[in-house]
Amino acid sequence: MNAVLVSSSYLIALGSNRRHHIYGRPRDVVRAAMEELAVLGTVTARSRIITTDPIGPAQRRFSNAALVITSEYDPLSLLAGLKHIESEFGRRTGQRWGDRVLDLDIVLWSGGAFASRTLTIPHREFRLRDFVLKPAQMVAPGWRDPVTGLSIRQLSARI
Ligand code: A4P
Ligand code: MG
Repeated sequence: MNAVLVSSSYLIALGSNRRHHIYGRPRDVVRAAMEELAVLGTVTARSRIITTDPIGPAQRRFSNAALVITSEYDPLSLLAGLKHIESEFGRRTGQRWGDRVLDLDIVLWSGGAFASRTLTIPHREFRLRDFVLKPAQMVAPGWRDPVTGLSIRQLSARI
């Protein structure tokens, strides 16, 4: 009997504010990471890459973007895949919210909410963050946050 493969959609946020020794500037790091994410599924929409002022203790400006990917991975497997890509890009675990070569976050999942020790979907802080909502609005304006019931467009208009 064939296994039934169920695929999910994920909204992924990307960020970088450090150069990479091969890819170069943060903008080029984000562009390369958007290509690399295709190993985890089918990328169906990609935002532009925007430049944003740092929120929190980070020093340098960020490049941020968002994309939608359809994948057969469940949320924890997808998170493992994202962490693998972050480490391939030379991300070191260090200060939370600090400067980083690449940050990949799961913002939303077509399955709704998900909570475990290592993963919370929707991403806890995304509703307050212009650097997430702005690119997200370019790829998924009508996608609704399962917690508040508001669309990305509505959340974006509130901040
Ligand atoms: N984790 C839990 N939920 C999730 C999720 N939905 N997606 C856990 C991804 N990871 C999730 O994350 C720490 C742990 O959170 C992970 O190991 C995972 O198990 P991390 O990526 O290692 O650490 P972090 O990124 O420093 O923390 P966090 O909370 O993800 O920070 P953010 O929200 O990514 O903020 N300013 C601008 N302008 N642009 C930015 O991109 N980014 C940050 C970091 C701060 N300021 C910024 C930007
Ligand atoms: Mg993160």
